[in-house]
Amino acid sequence: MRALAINDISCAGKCSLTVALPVLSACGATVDILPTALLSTHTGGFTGYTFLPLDGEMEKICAHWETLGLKYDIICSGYLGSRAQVEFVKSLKERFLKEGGIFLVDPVLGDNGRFYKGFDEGFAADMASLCALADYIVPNDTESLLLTGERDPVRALEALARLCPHPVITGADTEKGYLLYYYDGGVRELPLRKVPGSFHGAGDVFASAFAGCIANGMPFEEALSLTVKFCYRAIVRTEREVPDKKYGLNYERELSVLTEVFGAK
Ligand code: PXL
Repeated sequence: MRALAINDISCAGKCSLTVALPVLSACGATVDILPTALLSTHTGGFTGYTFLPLDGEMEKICAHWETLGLKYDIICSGYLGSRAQVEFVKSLKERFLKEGGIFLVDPVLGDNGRFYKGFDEGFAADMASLCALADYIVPNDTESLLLTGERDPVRALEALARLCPHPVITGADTEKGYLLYYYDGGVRELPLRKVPGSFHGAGDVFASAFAGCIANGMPFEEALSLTVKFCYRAIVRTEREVPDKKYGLNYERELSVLTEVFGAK
């Protein structure tokens, strides 16, 4: 199974491609990468980071790949560095997704109620138009609000389901507890165990593991359950082992959750 991960390279602070590559590989995928930007660190919680957008390179890379006839079973889009990149990524579904392949969009926009640095309402509107091409989208609760204007997760999910057949809101605090919401012909929910605190890069770990499960043909709900198990274990480990949470999740020693299912039999 061949996967294309479209995301940035944040050289320190585990997220984006430094997460997508190992996690998708643990699910048995052959992973190609299309880097959207090169940063010294991600933009959440660090100051003074470098940022090199790779717009020009992205088109050249894709033009070369077309000469090789590369096609993908799954394309996973994550952090995009400009509105022009959002438009460009829209064209990649047509150019590189196999017939019957899966297009998964993680609409990376913000967290903790706010946009990440460099993003605004116009960018969110463009991201919504990319979500409209996707089979699965995996916003966090902040992103679901920024995409739909709906604060209530059930109403946000219903609005997202008008954009894309299988939206997932990866975690929301509600009166009923901390829940994951997903749409599968109707609104469904999964209870989550919450570890207090904010865990940078958790969304990227979630998106990559879920992509790997779905690309293996795992049913939607089962894919979510396995992804939640993997993320929870990585978060618990991070809570214990990593004093500075902006450096990302210590997911590496939990990859066995995935290799046990997708590794050699
Ligand atoms: O984890 C999401 C993410 C990805 N890439 C970059 C980011 C962030 C969130 O801050 O800054 C560059």
